[in-house]
Amino acid sequence: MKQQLEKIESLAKEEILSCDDIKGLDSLRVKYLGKKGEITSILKQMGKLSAEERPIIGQLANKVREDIENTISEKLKALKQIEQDNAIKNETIDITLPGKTKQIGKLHPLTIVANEIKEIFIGMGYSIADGPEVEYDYYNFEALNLPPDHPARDTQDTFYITDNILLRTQTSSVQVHVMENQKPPIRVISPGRVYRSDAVDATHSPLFNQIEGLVVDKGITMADLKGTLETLMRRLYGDDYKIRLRPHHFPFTEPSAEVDVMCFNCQGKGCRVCKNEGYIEVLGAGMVHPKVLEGCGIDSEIYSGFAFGLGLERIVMRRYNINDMRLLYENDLRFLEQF
Ligand code: 2NM
Repeated sequence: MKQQLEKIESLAKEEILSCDDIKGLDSLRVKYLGKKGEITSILKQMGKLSAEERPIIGQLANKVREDIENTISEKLKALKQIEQDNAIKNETIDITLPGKTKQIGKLHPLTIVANEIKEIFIGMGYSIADGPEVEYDYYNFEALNLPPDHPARDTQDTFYITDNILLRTQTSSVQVHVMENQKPPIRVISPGRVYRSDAVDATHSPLFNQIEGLVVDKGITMADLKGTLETLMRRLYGDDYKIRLRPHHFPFTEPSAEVDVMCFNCQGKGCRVCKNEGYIEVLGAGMVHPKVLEGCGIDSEIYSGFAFGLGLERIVMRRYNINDMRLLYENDLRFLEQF
């Protein structure tokens, strides 16, 4: 039995030392020290021994068990250390590597300024109205007091789909829909794309963006129009900006005006940018023509209204000092990243 125990010990140590994973070590523990293990099976045979032999073999068995246990726990410690070393090696972060930067998109300058203008009007109690870009002739022209023989209907200016369907040339068409569907008081702006059959150059594009405004209520006057536009320009450009109204003609408004804002470059003194005027034209406006109101079913004896239309591109170009409109459509990142 003594020899058996010694053999077990030397075999066990050999197996443990050559074992190289924690799981394998665990099964060796079961194999040698477990309930059905080799040492236990020896101890079960102790009954056969004489009274003198029993304590000697017992002691030896305990010593062998302890030796095997120690060998296992030392090996376990070593294996765990190796595991940890590997983990550290594999998870090492090289903090000197350059970072991976995500490119974050930006809003287009046209969107930035359109959002600003929308916010300004929402602050004054306006709603935002949407409408179709492909429109009936009636909503784009006729309802706006542009009869079929009016020069602005010249096929040169407009993209026609059929004889009476076209790409809208102004978002006033949206406001005709609003006036047809909604009773005064009305306060809306209609931002959106409009189309004209123009050749592309630094200040023209066949597609551009407009924001038009419309207010209809009892007792609306030109003073309301002026105050509203002054508020818009001061919010947009700064509190010391003055505006100026000059008489003009639009078929859909009477009276009509062109609206100028003080030159941003010379503050009204006159310079090259404003061609010595001191002011720059930024939008058109006027009191909604009674014919337009009546055509939409609004009694022009009771209600009056003002309307205005501005070209978004022009405002954006002024704001950021952009001298060529094409830059706004070419999607050159070197340009767009500046905003
Ligand atoms: C402008 C200038 C003046 C305008 C008129 C209307 C409507 F629908 F009420 F008749 N909407 N927008 C208007 C008036 C547009 O753009 C330069």
